[in-house]
Amino acid sequence: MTTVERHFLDRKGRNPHATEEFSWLLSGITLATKIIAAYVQRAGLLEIMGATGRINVQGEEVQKLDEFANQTLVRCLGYRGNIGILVSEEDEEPHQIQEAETGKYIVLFDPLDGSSNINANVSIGTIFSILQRSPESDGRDVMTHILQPGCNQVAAGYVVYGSSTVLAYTAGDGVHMFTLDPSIGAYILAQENIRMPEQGRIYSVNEAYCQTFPEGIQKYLEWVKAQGNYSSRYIGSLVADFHRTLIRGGVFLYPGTKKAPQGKLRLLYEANPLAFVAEQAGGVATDGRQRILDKQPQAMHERTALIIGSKDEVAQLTGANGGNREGNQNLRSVSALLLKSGRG
Ligand code: AFP
Repeated sequence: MTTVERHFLDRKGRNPHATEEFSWLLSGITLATKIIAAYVQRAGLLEIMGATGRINVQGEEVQKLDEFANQTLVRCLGYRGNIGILVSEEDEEPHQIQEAETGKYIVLFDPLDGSSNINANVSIGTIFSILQRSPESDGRDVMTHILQPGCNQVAAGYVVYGSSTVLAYTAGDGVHMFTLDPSIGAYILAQENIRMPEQGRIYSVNEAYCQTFPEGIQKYLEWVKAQGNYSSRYIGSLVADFHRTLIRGGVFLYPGTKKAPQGKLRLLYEANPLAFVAEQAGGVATDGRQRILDKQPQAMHERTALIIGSKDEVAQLTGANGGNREGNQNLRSVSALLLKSGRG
């Protein structure tokens, strides 16, 4: 049986971050997510369903489980000696844990993605991203450490609390997946070096907003339906929609809308970590104009448009290959249209 930490340490020599120190950090994430998984499973019994009545920094209603998941991650990671800064989607300000000399890692997370689905027993998850303090910074301005492009991530991953609890992570050398065995309380290796299928006839989008999507996206959605061989799947929990896309292929998109012109999803806690996982599995992630991992964040809670998934499907949508497949002759590049409309 190979646990996450053991699997990671086995990569010593192949991955410069595969150290005991980093494995200790990872074990903080596995511990926290095991606690969260146990609570999610018993949410109905523990009377921790429902809203707290509080609105978070994102302007969204905070669920009791959101708060619990956030506190659990902060507590479990706060004691890991090598973490300097914790950044949560739920909190307005970063948690500064330690000075630069010791706390060289920064962990950013969405503690409970898809939490508005909790009461309906739909899969939800935790997403995490790990950075190192920026070497260019003088160490005083915390934001220069946090606002790094996604290509600087040391590791990233997510946990899906679904029919089973699954953890997928990358540290820059492939994507590896583990299943939580509740009888022994450990994540056990299920699959190494996962590859996302290059094609997958599944598109995943909240089509209710279609009228307010950029023109290129609307045309793609018309095109995809005209093909007759695509299916539509949308859970409304990014982490679960992404996990399906990783395993089965296809494309997930959340473009800018009238309500959220920059997109709804958060660059640092959602788009960056999933883009890192997608690329490491052979997939692609873009905002319609540029690669997600190249985006220079301007603010901690910045939002972005996101198009993520199988190489061929994303190329089909963005026109990256000149939209050269049959039936797509009229689909102009989404990027050109986004630029024209000033969205994205
Ligand atoms: P919640 O955590 O508030 O449920 O939001 C989830 C989410 O950020 C992401 O997981 C989904 O993909 C997306 O929102 C769904 O948004 P729509 O309800 O607008 O489709």
